[in-house]
Amino acid sequence: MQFKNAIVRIPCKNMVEGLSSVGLGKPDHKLALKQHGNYVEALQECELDVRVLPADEAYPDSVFVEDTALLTPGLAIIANPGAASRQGEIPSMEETVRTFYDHVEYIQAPGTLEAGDVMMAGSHYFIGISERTNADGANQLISILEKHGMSGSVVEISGMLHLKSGVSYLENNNMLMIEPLMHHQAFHAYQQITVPGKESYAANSVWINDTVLVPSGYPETMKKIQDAGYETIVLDMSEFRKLDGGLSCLSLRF
Ligand code: CIR
Repeated sequence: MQFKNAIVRIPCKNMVEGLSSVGLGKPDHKLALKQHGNYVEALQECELDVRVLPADEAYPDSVFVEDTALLTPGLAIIANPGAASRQGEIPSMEETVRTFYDHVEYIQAPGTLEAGDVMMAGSHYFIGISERTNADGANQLISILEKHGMSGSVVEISGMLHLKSGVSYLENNNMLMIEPLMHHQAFHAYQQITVPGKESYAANSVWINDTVLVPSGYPETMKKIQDAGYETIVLDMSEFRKLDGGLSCLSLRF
């Protein structure tokens, strides 16, 4: 498995109006720009060719591009966000995705799906049923994947925004996850690296070509990832965290 490309979008000034459930205050746009710049550099260090899209002031959450599409080898699936304020992010992302992909499929209403709920593990995709992704959207995705020789299965989640807020596949059969997901049937076949409760935000770490991006401030999780044999890059995510955003949310990697 090797990723070659990434798509990101510059945080817009209006990000201060982004959706949030965490009560950590409003993000500082200037600091967010700096953190985003460091994030892009980290992707480049992982040998990705990064397409940087301009800020889009019309959509406060538009920096979180991961939710708008699922990019598999050879097939792109355009999402249909469950958050009404994010649906307008789709047309421009579709246009961008079409510059990379010939085969594009769509999740359609009444199905909803945000790709932060979709975790790739080889050719299998785990799909969280959340407040943003409904069973219809998940079933549409499973049908699309099966039509193209891949597979999907649903995971019921609660207490988190998206599936990948609580679990990240680090390749090599290693799954990083918060303790409440450990006993989930779906993840029994994997070697589990558990994230202590007080560090749950770090469960959203990102494997890219054998390096793992880890948010700063979570030393126990970082040590566990390093002990499992990975190089790590630590990134300050404070301003995106204020909007429930983690490391994976800021890019599409493919
Ligand atoms: C939202 O609530 O939609 C944004 N404020 C955060 C989206 C985070 N995306 C992700 O976890 N993939």
